Amino acid sequence: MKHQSQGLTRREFLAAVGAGAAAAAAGRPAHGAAPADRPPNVIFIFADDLGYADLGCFGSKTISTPNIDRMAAEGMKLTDFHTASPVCTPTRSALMTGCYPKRLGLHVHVLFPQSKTGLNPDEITVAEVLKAQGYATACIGKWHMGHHAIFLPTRQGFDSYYGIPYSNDMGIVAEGMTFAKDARFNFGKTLEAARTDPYERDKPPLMRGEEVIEWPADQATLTERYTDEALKFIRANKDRPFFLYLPHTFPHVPLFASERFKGKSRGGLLGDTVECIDWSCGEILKAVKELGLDERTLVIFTSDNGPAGHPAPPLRGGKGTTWEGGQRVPFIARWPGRIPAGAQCGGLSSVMDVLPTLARLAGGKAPADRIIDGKDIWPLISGQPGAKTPHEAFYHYSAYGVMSGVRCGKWKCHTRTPLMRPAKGAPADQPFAPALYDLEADIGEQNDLAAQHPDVVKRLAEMAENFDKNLTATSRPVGRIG
Ligand SMILES: [Ca+2]
Repeated sequence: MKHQSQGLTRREFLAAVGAGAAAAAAGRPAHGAAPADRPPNVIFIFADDLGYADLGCFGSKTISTPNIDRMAAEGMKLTDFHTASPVCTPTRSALMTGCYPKRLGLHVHVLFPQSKTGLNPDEITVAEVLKAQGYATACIGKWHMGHHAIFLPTRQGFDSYYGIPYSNDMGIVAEGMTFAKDARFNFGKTLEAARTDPYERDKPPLMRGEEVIEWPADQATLTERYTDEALKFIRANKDRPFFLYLPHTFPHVPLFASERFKGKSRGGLLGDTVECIDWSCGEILKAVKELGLDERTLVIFTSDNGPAGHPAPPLRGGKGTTWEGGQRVPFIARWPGRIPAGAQCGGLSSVMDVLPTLARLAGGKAPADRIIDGKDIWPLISGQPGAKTPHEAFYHYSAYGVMSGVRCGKWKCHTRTPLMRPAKGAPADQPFAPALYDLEADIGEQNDLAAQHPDVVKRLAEMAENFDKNLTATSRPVGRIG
């Protein structure tokens, strides 16, 4: 069913911006600080469950990431960058659309192989915005915004797709999936077995386009295979603007590393997978340089939420929580000549800002027929003097989509439990005494100042409830099959 929007329909939007695409591809100057000759290539590398302290350049002592560290030394680090949720699906949908997940109906935890919902095809993704500007687009890696055909990357603005459709700890439910004629069935399973096999954990399918080509995916070699695909895409599109979205499968558990990386890191198997991702970044940066695209290519590295099962010092908490460790993630952007080297910026920003920022750099526009929560943060990323966050506030929703707190300036107020679920036995809506932290003085959220600043708590709690009420009233329908 088509979603009724107040302004342009999605089709009209694509037609309107499509008119500018040929011009952009032909070298029309872009707006603002975008490059004069043609819009930049964009490579967006998205780790899964990589925490704030899992990179050398963000303080890891055990995981060696020389390539990502060099990327930071040659570019900008954002130190106050947040995901839109402490779990996968909501954050990814926020990245794709520039919106809070609740606005999209994808705020309640993650999708599973049995799910019949996904990112509504009527949403306008960042890939569609860039495609309309003449970009070649590819998604290589973990999607997790719906595995039924109508939700796949190929229906959301990507020219091609290669990867696993959901998390690597999930199995297969063949319903809604198409198998390639020459699909590989590992572990001796037949196509019939794959179709009828009940849900099994840790056995995701590998897809190309809209077909399963391998089941279960050989996870140990996934990162390297993604990298091969990425390099092919970059080389094939070196003469036109391209957008490569590379959402890695790791370090989400279960962890697998190839023989080449297994046992090599001082950070254990987790470190092995992150060091493989670092190698992958190195290969990509090398290819970009060899093709003479360094000064035409914006490369971004970040993560979809905090670490699962290990700490993110100096932050408190991790994946699944609205403590800082759950949603504050490393963010690095490199674009020689456009982004200063070795820079760092503490402006508040989030994954929802990616779409408006890339739209501007591509000479396009964020969709204007619907509410977009993100803002253009190019002034922060490009290190413009005196650049400040465009956000008055950032709102925290729990892993199950419940309004849980607000960040405003230095203050962070937890209005509900920061944990994934309330304590065992407690009702879901248990009363929670708000907690208040001064993140400038206390990034580790150790000293609750609620009792000293009841006025601040009251103001922020009201802001949070009002925002949620408004967001709920203006949310759009989730995508559903059938
Ligand atoms: Ca994740």
